[in-house]
Amino acid sequence: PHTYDFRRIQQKWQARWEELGLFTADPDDKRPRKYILEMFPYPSGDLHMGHAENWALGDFVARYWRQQGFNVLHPIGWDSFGLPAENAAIKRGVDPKDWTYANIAQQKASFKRYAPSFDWSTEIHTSDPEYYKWNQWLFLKMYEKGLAYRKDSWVNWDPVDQTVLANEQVLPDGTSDRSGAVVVKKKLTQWYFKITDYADRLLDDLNQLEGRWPSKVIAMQRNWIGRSVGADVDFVIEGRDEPVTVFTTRPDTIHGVTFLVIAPDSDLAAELVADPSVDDATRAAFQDYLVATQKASDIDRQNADRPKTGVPLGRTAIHPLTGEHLPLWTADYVLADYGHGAVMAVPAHDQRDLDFARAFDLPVTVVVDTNAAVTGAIPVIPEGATLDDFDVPTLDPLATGEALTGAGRMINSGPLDGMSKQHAITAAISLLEERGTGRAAKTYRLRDWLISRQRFWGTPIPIIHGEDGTQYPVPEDQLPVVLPDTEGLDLKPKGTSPLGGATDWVNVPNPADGSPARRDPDTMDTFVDSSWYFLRFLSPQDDTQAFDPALVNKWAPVDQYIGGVEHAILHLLYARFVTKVLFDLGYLDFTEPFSALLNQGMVLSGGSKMSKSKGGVSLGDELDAHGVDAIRLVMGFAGPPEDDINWEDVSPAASARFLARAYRIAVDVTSTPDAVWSTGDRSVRQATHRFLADAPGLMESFKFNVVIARLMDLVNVTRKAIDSGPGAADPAVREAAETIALGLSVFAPYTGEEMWQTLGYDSPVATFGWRKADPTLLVQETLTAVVQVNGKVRDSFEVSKSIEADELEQLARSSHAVQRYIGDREIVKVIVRAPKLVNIAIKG
Ligand code: ANZ
Repeated sequence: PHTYDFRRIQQKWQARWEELGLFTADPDDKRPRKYILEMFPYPSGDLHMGHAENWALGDFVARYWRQQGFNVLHPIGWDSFGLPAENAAIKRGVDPKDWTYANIAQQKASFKRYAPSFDWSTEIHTSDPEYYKWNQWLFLKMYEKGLAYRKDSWVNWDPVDQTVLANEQVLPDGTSDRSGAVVVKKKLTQWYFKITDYADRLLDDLNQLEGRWPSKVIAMQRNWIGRSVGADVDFVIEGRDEPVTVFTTRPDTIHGVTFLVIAPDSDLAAELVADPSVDDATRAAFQDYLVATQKASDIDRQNADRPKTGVPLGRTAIHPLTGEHLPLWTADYVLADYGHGAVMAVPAHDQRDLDFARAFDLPVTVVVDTNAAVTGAIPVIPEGATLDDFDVPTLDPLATGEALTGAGRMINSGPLDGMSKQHAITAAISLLEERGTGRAAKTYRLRDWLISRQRFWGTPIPIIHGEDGTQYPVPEDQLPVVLPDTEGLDLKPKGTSPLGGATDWVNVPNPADGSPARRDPDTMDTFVDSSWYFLRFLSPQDDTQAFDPALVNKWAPVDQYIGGVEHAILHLLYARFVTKVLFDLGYLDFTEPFSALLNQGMVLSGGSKMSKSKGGVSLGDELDAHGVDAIRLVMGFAGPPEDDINWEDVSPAASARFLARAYRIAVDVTSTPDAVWSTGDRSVRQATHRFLADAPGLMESFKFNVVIARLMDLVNVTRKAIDSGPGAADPAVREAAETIALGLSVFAPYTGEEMWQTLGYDSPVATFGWRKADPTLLVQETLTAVVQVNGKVRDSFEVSKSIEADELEQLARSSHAVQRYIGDREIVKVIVRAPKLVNIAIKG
């Protein structure tokens, strides 16, 4: 079998690997550990090109560390709950379970062929009761800690999928990331995880990840958590016992407040306008405005360019420092669920407030002189001149329509006058604190995590509701609460959970007194499943605990996580949150789940993302046509891993030809494994050892494309050595061929193994280990090259004996001595005789 037949090689090695079970991580193995993980797959169909890229890159990393002598854990499982299964089930009238597990079987077979070096003994499915039991355990832990709670609230509602969406699932254009429908607001009782309790830690701990996670992802997380620092200020309302509290980032502008604005859809607005002192016309206008507001998306409401609308509430507030009377308005640019759903409007210094004041003729008071330099250097006006002689902008936002948002010096602000903005912020907070009408405060954009879904194919929430509304957590020893049979169950979305219709399942005796009670019919957001799955991989069969803390703390956190940037916020934030909760509960001794993160780009076809629905190239077809190794190699060779791959721009056929060429070298080698390398050709050996020296650093900085290019060079050098150099029997040729097999085994494991065996080894190359470069073979042999200009030597320097003409010319042209000599005279000709001489001819 001397021809490179990838089908034969694949079949042979797949069976061999199955027999050998090479990649099972051994917890007792004393070598240093690495936990390498790709974001686990969702089994919505067979593997596609995106999977192929993700698992190629992840497997390069896993195989690399194994080769470097590490005890590597590289697990695999399925994120197998979720809406696509349920929708497919509804459409085709099959059980979501059957659909899901059929897809898993298909993906599994495809993975076996694609050859990621998984530890298959870790395999988990989140839709197995053996797994989701522990989701329920996690829920109960959250519940005990007060981190799981139920409340009535306005939620994002997908009218097509008839389900609630997390904020994160609503796209910037206000549509659902699942169905594409325009998301509307609906009031429902829902379960939440109190992630906001962890906002500060989720934000501050991002600093630890700096340099190890893509900076873009860190920025997106920071932005999502959105911490704002400022003050809460209390305003007394005439005719109301309780003051209204507002959050402001600019307490320094307190003297510039001329009205208050309350979010129309807040409970506060409804209560204020319901007061008997408010006339019917005002109340009616408010009702109309509320209806209109509910039709607008949050995104629209925050759009600065949208003309301001609003209505008065007919109530009056008292300024906490000046005692002035301020009107209360409602307007949709104020959001109900940010800060306190109310703002102190400072139209002179906030653009939204100014637009509103101009639309409704409300007063504007300037309190920051933005013309005055904060440093105190007020310009000296020369004698005879007046201020009018200078181009000083007027401080009149009412006239210009531009709010004065810059720094400056406080004016019209009583005790704050003359202070800088920063100074005034601190001083204003002290003033408010002294009077008991305000305090320093922080606000976050982050909302609590809405985890309940009105769908079937997910983890049942382990709570029983008594008739009087009391909640009883299902005792831990009664877990799992297993999903009922779908037989006779209507899964069609209707706004309430299908589980409510499973009469036998949902009706249970009250754990307290046996009276009638009902199970909570909702299921958990599947992001709960994926928030801790990386812990389950350490003890996937343990039926006594969610994970074994001793093993987890040995292996985790994950050393290298690999996946798409589409999970930059949701999944990563939830996993970080759950890790911190489990740390606080004493189960984990680390607070961040993923020490390093690599986001791979997308595989595009015709410039757009390939997917099952949108079509594109089929992975199966590509594998059939070019072989697994060629496709894996292309995924690494296409460019830096973060970049997108345009499938039209790559050539799997060329990769396959390269692999055949590499294999051919192993076939041609005539020496045996006991050949003494030191007797081999020195320049071939140098090429081999330069590769051995450079590849590890390149691999660790994910420059897979560079390593592959270097392998191609090494193949060329070796081919030349066989055909027109020292010949196939030279030990250096064997050493090079073995090195090629070692290097290739990471990217193209079938070819690597086949070469290795052809070279005379019985044990697999996958677990053979890297060879250290011999430093004496790395010293570059150099000589002195000279540069002449018009025949006279003008410079000389040390260069490698193997320097190419182009590089030598570059060096000559960039020599300072040469440049100084030539000046701006024209170069007419350059003659390069690498490695010794460059002659530059110039005019004049
Ligand atoms: C007075 C003020 C004066 C404000 C000024 C800004 C500039 P960030 O930075 O995004 O946190 N605000 C507070 N709650 C709001 C809500 N529920 N909906 C809409 N806007 C709200 O924004 C904080 C600022 O946004 C707060 O500071 C408040 O306006 C407004 F010259 O208070 B500011």
